[in-house]
Amino acid sequence: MEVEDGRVIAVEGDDRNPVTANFICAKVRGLPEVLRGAQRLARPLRRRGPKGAGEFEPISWDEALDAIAERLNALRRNPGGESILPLSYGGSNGLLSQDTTDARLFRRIGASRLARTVCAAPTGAAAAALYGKMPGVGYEDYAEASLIVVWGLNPHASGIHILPFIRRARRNGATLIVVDPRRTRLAEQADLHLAVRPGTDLVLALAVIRRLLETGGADEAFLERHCRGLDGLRRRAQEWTAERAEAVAGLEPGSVAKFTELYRAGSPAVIRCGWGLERNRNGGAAAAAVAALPAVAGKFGVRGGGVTLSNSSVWTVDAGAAIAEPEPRTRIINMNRVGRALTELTDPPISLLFVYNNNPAMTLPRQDLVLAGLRRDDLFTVVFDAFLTDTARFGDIVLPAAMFLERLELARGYGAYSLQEGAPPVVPFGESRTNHEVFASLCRRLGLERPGDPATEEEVVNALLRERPDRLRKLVSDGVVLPDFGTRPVQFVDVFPGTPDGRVDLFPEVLERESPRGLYVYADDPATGRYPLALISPGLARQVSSTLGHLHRDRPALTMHPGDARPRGLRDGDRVRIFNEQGEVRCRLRVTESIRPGVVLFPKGLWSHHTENGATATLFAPDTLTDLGGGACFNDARVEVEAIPGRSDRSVSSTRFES
Ligand SMILES: Nc1nc2c(c(=O)[nH]1)N[C@H]1C(S)=C(S)[C@@H](COP(=O)(O)OP(=O)(O)OC[C@H]3O[C@@H](n4cnc5c(=O)[nH]c(N)nc54)[C@H](O)[C@@H]3O)O[C@H]1N2
Ligand SMILES: Nc1nc2c(c(=O)[nH]1)N[C@H]1C(S)=C(S)[C@@H](COP(=O)(O)OP(=O)(O)OC[C@H]3O[C@@H](n4cnc5c(=O)[nH]c(N)nc54)[C@H](O)[C@@H]3O)O[C@H]1N2
Ligand SMILES: [Mo]
Repeated sequence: MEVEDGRVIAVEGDDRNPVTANFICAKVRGLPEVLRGAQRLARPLRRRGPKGAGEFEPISWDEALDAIAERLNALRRNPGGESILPLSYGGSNGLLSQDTTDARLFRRIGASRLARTVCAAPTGAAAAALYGKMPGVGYEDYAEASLIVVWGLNPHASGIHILPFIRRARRNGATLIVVDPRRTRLAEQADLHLAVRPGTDLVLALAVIRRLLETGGADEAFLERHCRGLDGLRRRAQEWTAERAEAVAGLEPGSVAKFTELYRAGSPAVIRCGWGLERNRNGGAAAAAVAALPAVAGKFGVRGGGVTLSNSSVWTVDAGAAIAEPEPRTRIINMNRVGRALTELTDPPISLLFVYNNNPAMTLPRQDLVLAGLRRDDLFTVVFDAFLTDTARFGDIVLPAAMFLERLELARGYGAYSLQEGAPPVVPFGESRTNHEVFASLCRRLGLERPGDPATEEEVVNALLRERPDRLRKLVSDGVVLPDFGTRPVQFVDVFPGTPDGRVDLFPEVLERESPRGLYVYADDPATGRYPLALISPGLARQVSSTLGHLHRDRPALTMHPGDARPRGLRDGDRVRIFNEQGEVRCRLRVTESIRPGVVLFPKGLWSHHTENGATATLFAPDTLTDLGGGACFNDARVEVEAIPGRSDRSVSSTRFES
């Protein structure tokens, strides 16, 4: 990173980290521009117009914090802390900017607790139960694989740093399988692309497991020595003949056999399990069944073999000392049902919503209910963000946030095995303040500060790393630390399951109990005659969820297969309305064979200015929960699409938004 006069002028990849060495994606290269861009929030604001209108007047920090503290105090006394809901997710995903000083404040207030489930909750539940969060195959080792399965992941948009290693493996002759309802850029290059209907990965994985078990493709010795629960898994897999699975998943006859034979023959064989398969009613079981494959087929124990789920668990940092307050037993609100919580909860109703690191108006299920909640006149909403997001427009008070290059930060690799410190911070934009500063000053105003609380960001860092002082020193001297096994653990050689008995649990009792129908039991497609199309909403290359969306004014199109467009009389470039019971989105249509029939795609993370009528894909997402982990079912959205009379615009087909 280059800095001049306290401003960032260029951002580049860091060669201290072996995975991101010297290259970064285009959207991050644009950061200097973003940091000082015209649309950064510079001062605290107070609402003047109606909620959502975005009419504000600037006020001082003291006025803003006093107003918030006064409300918090009053509500704490009557009707009680549970009427307050902090709403946050990853923000820029640093360890310092959430679950530290913010948690201290809200715990001491006795606020309602939030289940942070919008992403990775089902996969996380599966990974924890089967493998006890065993570290996954590092990206560098993909180069060593002779078979790579990319399952429900679109790395060209969501994480480019795995691609050079896949490319290297391909040059050495590795086979590539992609499982994805659409033909992603990676799927175009694959030897086998299985375009499953969304939500059916579970049955595909079970049919493969059944076939492996029946045709001598299972590694009996490995199963005996390192696994438990095979009988339970076998029983559920038994239900899925190849024919039945292919019919349900919408695959050609022979697909299961092809996958199984390639997977069985390939060694080292690695599976990269993404997040596309978890965002539906079967998501947790799907992730579990996919993660079980290498155990059944005996693909561990060699470099380049195994499975990668999320690697962030390698650095489980105990935040207890940084928070300095035990967790109260107040009610828990699942963030995937915040719309319902804001509009339906009583006893007490939510009267104060404090949003930070999150843009709920655009990113949470049931946008209709979320917006209805944000419109409530009796709800006091604080939005703490670096930009005037669609959510911030509903704020009674809006606070300007310092972004991650403007404050201390500790970040875990996203796929890479590293924990690193942000570069020395530059001067924050305008009057913006860090999360720590804001929550610490609210603690002070409410009289909730205690001696010994970590007072500065440095003290928060020290508290976070208290358990490992050696690491702390290394982090301070090198800026990056790697785990004890380095960056390239071989599963079942260097790292083992963290389950109680050190074995892979193929049929965890906890998951069986939690699953509404029992573990690995498939739930049918929610499509109806009226709403037959499955709407998926993966991420855009140009943004991270909704972050950076303010930089783009153009309006993405809905992607649809010609086989679905024809019977509806729709043509490329038409204006259409996507609709279901929750409402409609108006946009252009792009007709392409890159998506499978029966499925349409409209990306996640859009802002209201990205569609004709301001609504986005989350409008159609139900607020039902995944089978495990209470996750979001974004890809269970079912819709219909029809033309809006008027002139069509054939130019949309030339734009490739998705990668
Ligand atoms: N540029 C960019 N990068 C990002 C993000 C971003 O928005 N933009 N978001 C970040 C975040 S928060 C996350 S969680 C990750 C997510 O990154 P990914 O794991 O790549 O997840 P998605 O983008 O949701 O979808 C990945 C693929 O899953 C497919 N898919 C959808 N439904 C199904 C299904 O039922 N089964 C299968 N097999 N595939 C399905 C989609 O077509 C898509 O190609 O990316 C992170 N990185
Ligand atoms: N339709 C549909 N919607 C989806 C998904 C989907 O598949 N389909 N996937 C979802 C997924 S994977 C995820 S992870 C969620 C993400 O949804 P969100 O958690 O809402 O993530 P972002 O849209 O990135 O918004 C994060 C906000 O935090 C702000 N921020 C960043 N750093 C800081 C900071 O240091 N301090 C403060 N106070 N604010 C900060 C950013 O400016 C931004 O406005 O969206 C989900 N939404
Ligand atoms: Mo996510």
